[in-house]
Amino acid sequence: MSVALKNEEDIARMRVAGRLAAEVLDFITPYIRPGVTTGELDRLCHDYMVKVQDCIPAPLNYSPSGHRPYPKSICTSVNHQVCHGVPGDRKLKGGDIVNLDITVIKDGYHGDTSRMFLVGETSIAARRLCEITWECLWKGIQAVKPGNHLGDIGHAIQSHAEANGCSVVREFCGHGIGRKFHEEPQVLHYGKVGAGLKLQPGMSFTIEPMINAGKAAIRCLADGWTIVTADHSLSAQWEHTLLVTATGFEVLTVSGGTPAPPPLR
Ligand code: EYF
Ligand code: CO
Ligand code: CO
Repeated sequence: MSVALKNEEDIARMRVAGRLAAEVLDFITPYIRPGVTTGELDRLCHDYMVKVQDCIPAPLNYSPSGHRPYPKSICTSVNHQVCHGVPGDRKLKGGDIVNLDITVIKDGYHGDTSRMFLVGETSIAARRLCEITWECLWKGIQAVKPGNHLGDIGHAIQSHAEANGCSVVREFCGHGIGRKFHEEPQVLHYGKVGAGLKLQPGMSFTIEPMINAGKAAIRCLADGWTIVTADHSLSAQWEHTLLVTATGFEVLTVSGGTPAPPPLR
């Protein structure tokens, strides 16, 4: 496995791309209300990225090997949808939870981040899942420092999810990121302490745990993109793009509206 290390110029550009991706989420937040369609959210984000930020929406026409091109500019995954939900005519309603996943390309560099949104009044179970998943992301982030291993990140996430009666989706993972949307390494959201690649300053990757309230098994819908839980239980996901620094980590996908880290024990 060859993992490219970012130099100072790469890092400066990735900070810009990361901030812009997070600012798309800030921009779209007030529009996420009962009655809005996921297609409208996609159009609003697309126009903001292209016309205001002068960015390219990375998912649009993205076609990793074996897949036809992804048809939209963002992913919108509602309730039991795990990831890669394709925006369309679906109207959000009170009680829904929805993940919006944004990746921008700015000056050739990618920034990738996602947040969960609660639509209207939601159930305690839905709020708890979103909160546990946010804590899972941050448990993973706190394991990012030189000398630690990718398995330490996965172990931290898996332990917290399972201690709270939730399960970790295995088929999708975080990823190296830079000039390419997806590069080495793969960042699993489960694992063993001390296993896998040793972290070095200059590595950049996402952590994006998908956590299910029920069992971990997933299915892909007939559209070929949307991943759902096999048992129809709720699923949540949060994502940041990280840089490994000399002393720990830097979160690159930060904006004025980024939620503060949870209090972690
Ligand atoms: C079954 C794609 C979708 N892949 C990854 C293509 O890293 C991402 N989000 O954090 C990410 C976003 C998208 C993406 C949007 C489209 N794809 C590839 C393979 C399978 C698949 O869905
Ligand atoms: Co993403
Ligand atoms: Co990603």
